[in-house]
Amino acid sequence: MKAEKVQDSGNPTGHGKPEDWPKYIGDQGWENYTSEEHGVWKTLFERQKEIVKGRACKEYLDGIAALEMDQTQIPNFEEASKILKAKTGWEVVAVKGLIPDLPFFQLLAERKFPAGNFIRKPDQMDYIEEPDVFHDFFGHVPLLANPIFADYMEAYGKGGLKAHEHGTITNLARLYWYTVEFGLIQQDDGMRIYGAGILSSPGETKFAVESNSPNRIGFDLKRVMQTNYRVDDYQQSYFVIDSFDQLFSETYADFSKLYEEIKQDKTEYAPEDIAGSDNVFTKGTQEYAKSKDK
Ligand code: HBI
Ligand code: FE
Repeated sequence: MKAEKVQDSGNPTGHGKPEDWPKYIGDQGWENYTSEEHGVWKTLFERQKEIVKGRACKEYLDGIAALEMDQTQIPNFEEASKILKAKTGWEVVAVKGLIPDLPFFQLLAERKFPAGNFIRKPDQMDYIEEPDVFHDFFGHVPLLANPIFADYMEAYGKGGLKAHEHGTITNLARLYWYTVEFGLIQQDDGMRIYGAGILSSPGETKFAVESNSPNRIGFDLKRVMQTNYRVDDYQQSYFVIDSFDQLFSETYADFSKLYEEIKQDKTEYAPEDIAGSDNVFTKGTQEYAKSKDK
């Protein structure tokens, strides 16, 4: 893929009212999946379940086990929600694809995770632009079984509704991107992955923890909110937390003060930048990105 211009969240920004979210969710239609569609899930699951071993954080692997996922069929959201609700109060609701930011935030604030109910085609096994059921369910749902991450996701949703009032949704989308989608965590046994965008991608799962191409930088809330990201290829920087407690405590604080600070301080970082104040785990060579820009 050619490296596209760096852009912010390309998702449609909702102008609806938060209570609009019911119109975006519907029935998963589990009984309508074809055997070919279940077959795509089975292939993706069997491949990725091996690759995440030793690379995903333990909380994610515990979530995979807790959900008792049937490896051969696309999960049934209603069944999974029964397990999730009992553990952390979360449920999985079906959407047809990306929804506007406002209803998305409202759903998270109510502990409802919107998961795509469609699955990629056999010729899209490695990458798909829109979040399909494999990205959403295999990537995002297991960590919702972890109490601290479950609290973080609710706090993120509430923060999003506040960001809408401050006009700082772009900054909040970056926080989502560099944590929920592409976050790393330094654990006792090494650098591990918790970001769903990485965990649902065979190539990026290896790249994110093993390649010397990307930067790996200690998580800092303001720094992340000022950092652009790319949506078309592997990330050029990953941000590293030291625990989910850290992520939750940094994020649960009232954002209003930070939003005002960001409006004053217009600093913006490119995906490949390293700032003087960064706590650098890896200064990447960026050879992967350079090889793609040729
Ligand atoms: N909609 N279905 C869906 N899934 C997402 O992950 C999603 C979305 N809409 C907006 C969005 N993500 C991002 O802009 C968040 O950063 C808000
Ligand atoms: Fe996602």
